[in-house]
Amino acid sequence: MKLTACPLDCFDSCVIDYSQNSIKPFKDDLHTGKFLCSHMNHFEATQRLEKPTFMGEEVSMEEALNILTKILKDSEANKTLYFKGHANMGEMQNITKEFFREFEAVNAKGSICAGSGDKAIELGRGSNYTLPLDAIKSSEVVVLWGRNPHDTNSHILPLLKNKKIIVIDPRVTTSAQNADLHIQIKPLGDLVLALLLARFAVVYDQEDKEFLKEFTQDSEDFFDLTQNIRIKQALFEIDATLPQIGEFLDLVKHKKTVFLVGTGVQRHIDGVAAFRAIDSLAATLGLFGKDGCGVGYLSNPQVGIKSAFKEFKNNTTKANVNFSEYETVFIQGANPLSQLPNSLKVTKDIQKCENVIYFGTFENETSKVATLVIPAKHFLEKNDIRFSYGSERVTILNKLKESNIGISEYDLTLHLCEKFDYKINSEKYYLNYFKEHIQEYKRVKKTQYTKAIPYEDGFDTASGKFEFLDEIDFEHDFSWGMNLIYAKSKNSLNSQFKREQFAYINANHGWDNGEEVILESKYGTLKIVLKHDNTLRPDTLLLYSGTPGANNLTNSKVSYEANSAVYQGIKINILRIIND
Ligand SMILES: Nc1nc2c(c(=O)[nH]1)N[C@H]1C(S)=C(S)[C@@H](COP(=O)(O)OP(=O)(O)OC[C@H]3O[C@@H](n4cnc5c(=O)[nH]c(N)nc54)[C@H](O)[C@@H]3O)O[C@H]1N2
Ligand SMILES: Nc1nc2c(c(=O)[nH]1)N[C@H]1C(S)=C(S)[C@@H](COP(=O)(O)OP(=O)(O)OC[C@H]3O[C@@H](n4cnc5c(=O)[nH]c(N)nc54)[C@H](O)[C@@H]3O)O[C@H]1N2
Ligand code: SF4
Ligand SMILES: [Mo]
Repeated sequence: MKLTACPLDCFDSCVIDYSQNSIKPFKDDLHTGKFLCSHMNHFEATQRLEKPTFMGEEVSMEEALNILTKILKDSEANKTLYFKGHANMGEMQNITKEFFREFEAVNAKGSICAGSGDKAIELGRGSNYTLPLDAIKSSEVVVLWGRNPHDTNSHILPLLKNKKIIVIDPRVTTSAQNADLHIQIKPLGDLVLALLLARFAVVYDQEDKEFLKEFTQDSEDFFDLTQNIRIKQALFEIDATLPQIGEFLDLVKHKKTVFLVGTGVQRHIDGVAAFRAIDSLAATLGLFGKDGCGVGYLSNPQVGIKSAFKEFKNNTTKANVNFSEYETVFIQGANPLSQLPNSLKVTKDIQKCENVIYFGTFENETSKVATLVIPAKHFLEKNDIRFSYGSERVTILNKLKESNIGISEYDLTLHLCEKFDYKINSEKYYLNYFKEHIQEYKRVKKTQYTKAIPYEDGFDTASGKFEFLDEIDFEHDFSWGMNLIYAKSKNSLNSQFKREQFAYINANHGWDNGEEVILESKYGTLKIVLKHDNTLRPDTLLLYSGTPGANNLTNSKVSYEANSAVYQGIKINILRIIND
């Protein structure tokens, strides 16, 4: 049997059967066996980068590697930037770090994705353990908080059947349509909502006193914080109601409850505090360390495993990296010209770099401005191992196909290390390094550090206790105006595959469906066609991640405490285009 797994940036990490030389779901896989998604079903038919190019002219791979070597030999280390994305989640993607760290390049470090939530978890719980799929399965209530599994994580949907569902999302998502409770919250309202829910949990005597005493510290400070909120005004600002608060608490009362939290709640400057408030609510209700309970997010699947790759000495923040400070930029598995915030500035800055090297599988905004483009082999053509951020599963990616196109990350690194006389281990060494931490349990591979019930024995913070949010410095603008929100599209994976082309708005506003307009924020403009979508709040404008120009409207601010990218908390004007 020819088996491998999907490497794409997605919660599910589906197992793939390639026995008939075409991509099919591996039917025996208990979690993902029934189906794959549209990206994977059309993966091999998707036009890929085939030929290396230098200054727009086709070159052979050998020539491309020689040019790359020469560029790097002529580049100063502190003027060379290494920028790696996570489009392929395989561990072997990190092998290029072995060369660039030795070269002493500057590493673009940090998150443009889930970093604020991750930091919040680290502060409160110490480590970001995976919520096991079995915990979701045995729960009675599931709270989808800024998370949209129908589009981003469809393989967990069967686990949500026959449960009470609560959705907290500014959109009427598919899950919200059939939910037992939907709080169609105003964007950025999550922090305040979580504090209000915690306050009323205490009023209704729903706090888990035993858990709070044994496993947490400073809960009193958190409850004091919840007291500072002026209830009526807060509910008005976030557009929630007291009956909704009551219903939420009734639904979760004495029930095994999991919160599945997504990136939607933390994509703003106070993302860390918002996530900590949600985690602190979960702790108030005693949802950690018990079967069928917990808070799931994009987890760190490698808790307990030391990376095979050493840390860079020189780092800069990825989310607001200034490309113009570098002579040479090496970009791998990412499309920063579309996906980094403030893309108008990013596009201008990168023009000042002498050498932009793009190493990827698809053509995109970044490959188009690159001086040297090197096609990468895709997952069917290389060996790898993948840890999932959405479940405890580890999948092995086997090389199943030869191809004349592209070069693997390992082979590119090997070439550079040989030219620079740097030491590098064999590909097998690195793969085995990770495989040594894997155990198979009931046909599922997991790391030996996976916990069936995370935080059962306490937390990994310095105190060993859950540490509550105890301070906020929150000044959000809940004033009138059109709030920009983002979501992931079913059709694309960020800027890969079928990218969305439109901006979405509630029909109430009177704009024509199909009307071309200019969207304007403080940071830039975007000419785009509007489409009606009445699942949106009237005060929100939605762009899907990967829509060309989507980041023209965002800024280079980074979140407090996490330095993670900020995409929301921005007001939009819609300008009519007047044709003479
Ligand atoms: N098909 C598909 N799947 C994907 C991806 C993709 O591009 N396409 N991307 C992958 C990646 S990189 C990631 S990080 C994950 C993300 O996975 P999710 O977090 O599930 O995805 P999003 O659509 O970004 O956000 C989820 C929801 O947050 C809501 N939201 C927006 N603002 C707010 C807010 O202020 N408060 C609340 N409560 N909700 C808000 C949005 O309406 C949306 O429904 O998905 C992965 N899976
Ligand atoms: N406005 C706005 N911006 C966002 C978001 C949002 O919701 N709104 N979401 C953010 C999030 S959560 C994320 S994760 C980022 C995603 O941002 P990126 O990861 O930068 O974007 P992708 O569109 O996934 O592009 C990745 C590129 O990697 C390349 N690639 C794929 N597989 C391989 C491989 O095996 N090897 C190599 N060498 N290259 C490969 C392909 O050429 C592909 O075009 O975007 C962020 N940006
Ligand atoms: S993108 Fe996600 S759902 Fe699609 S095949 Fe890959 S892991 Fe599965
Ligand atoms: Mo992401």
